[in-house]
Amino acid sequence: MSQSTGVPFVFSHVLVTGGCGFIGSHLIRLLLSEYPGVRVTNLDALTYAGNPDNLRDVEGNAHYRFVHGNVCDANAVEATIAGGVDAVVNLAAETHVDRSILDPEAFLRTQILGTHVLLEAARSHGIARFLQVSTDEVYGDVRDGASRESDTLAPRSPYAASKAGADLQVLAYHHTYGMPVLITRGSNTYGSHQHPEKFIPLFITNLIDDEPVPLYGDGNNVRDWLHVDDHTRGVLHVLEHGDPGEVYNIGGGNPRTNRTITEQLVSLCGRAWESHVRHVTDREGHDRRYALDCAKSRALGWAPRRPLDEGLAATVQWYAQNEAWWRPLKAASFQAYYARQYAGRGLS
Ligand code: NAD
Ligand code: TDX
Repeated sequence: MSQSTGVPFVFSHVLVTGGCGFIGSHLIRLLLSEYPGVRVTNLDALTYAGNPDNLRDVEGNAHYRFVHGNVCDANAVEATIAGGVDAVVNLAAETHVDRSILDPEAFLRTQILGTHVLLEAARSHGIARFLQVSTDEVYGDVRDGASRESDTLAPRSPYAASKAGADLQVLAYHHTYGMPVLITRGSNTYGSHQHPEKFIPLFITNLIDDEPVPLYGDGNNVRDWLHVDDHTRGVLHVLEHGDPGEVYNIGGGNPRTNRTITEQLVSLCGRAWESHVRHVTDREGHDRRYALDCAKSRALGWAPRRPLDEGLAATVQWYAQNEAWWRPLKAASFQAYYARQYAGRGLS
């Protein structure tokens, strides 16, 4: 591990990619509220997962600029980065594991080609920090113990493999060109503004609608849940204090089986397990457990703050109070995906 200088990195203009998504929109709001004077440019392709409504409240902020563009488009990236950007935080990605199993190509394009295009632009402009937002899924299925940053990557889904490929490119640019890169590997994140295709918001919105929820397999897969506020604070903490070339795990410290989370959601939504939970055919290649050893990010001064029970209750309340946000996302095109994804699994 390289030695920290102890001097925080100070940035004045951050390019956030994928800022119209779940974590990216929270990150931009945090940057604009807690770093006065810092300019934020958001480059987002507005895929089905990108939602301009996530950032309506900051649209008029003089320090914020939105650019509609794709990270795979070298001209768009070059034009965006050329405006005095000194830090890049790359969140742009295809992010749903189930969709990567149905149709992996877009995952490879955005994660592999997109990260390459961004790295090249950052290199040619001498960007002072390039932070790649990665995931615990790159370590693969962890039956015992917890993954450390130095562990060999063993991704098992097309999504996880595409994220691991991006991580390796980022590290190669540090070793080969001396680029000042950082990687954060976050665990399963939850909170407001998460697309209803993902486990927690899918289950909450189905339960609000009095619909059954599809629990994969025996429901004993374990995920470590991290509130989105803790994830975004972790990313910015690493941006400011991390050592270039280093990887930092950011985990919530809340390992739970899917069954346990489902029990809590059913109860918070005032429904009953027997009437609303369906055990459906398992996800192909479903990783049993993820677990992160976060000693390194703790030593850097970051720790998660939000207790899971309180965060889950607040998340259920947010979806209950913001139907206008999620109902359009569960409309026609989502229903086509939902039918394809869950057909023949025993949901009805
Ligand atoms: P999301 O799916 O909600 O948002 C992704 C955003 O990226 C969208 O706004 C989309 O329009 C944009 N995008 C996709 N392809 C693009 C492209 N080619 N060019 C430009 N923009 C593009 O994702 P999220 O859950 O907010 O995840 C953000 C990042 O955090 C991802 O890199 C993901 O791998 C990582 N991550 C997520 C979690 C989690 O639990 N959600 C956990 C760990 C790490
Ligand atoms: O309908 C479902 N039923 C179910 O039992 C869905 C959608 C999920 N699940 C299970 C599968 C997982 O064990 O719930 C767990 C969580 O599923 P997802 O929300 O799809 O998350 P996961 O596959 O763990 O990946 C997430 O965390 C890491 C994000 O989607 C990734 O982008 C992130 O990198």
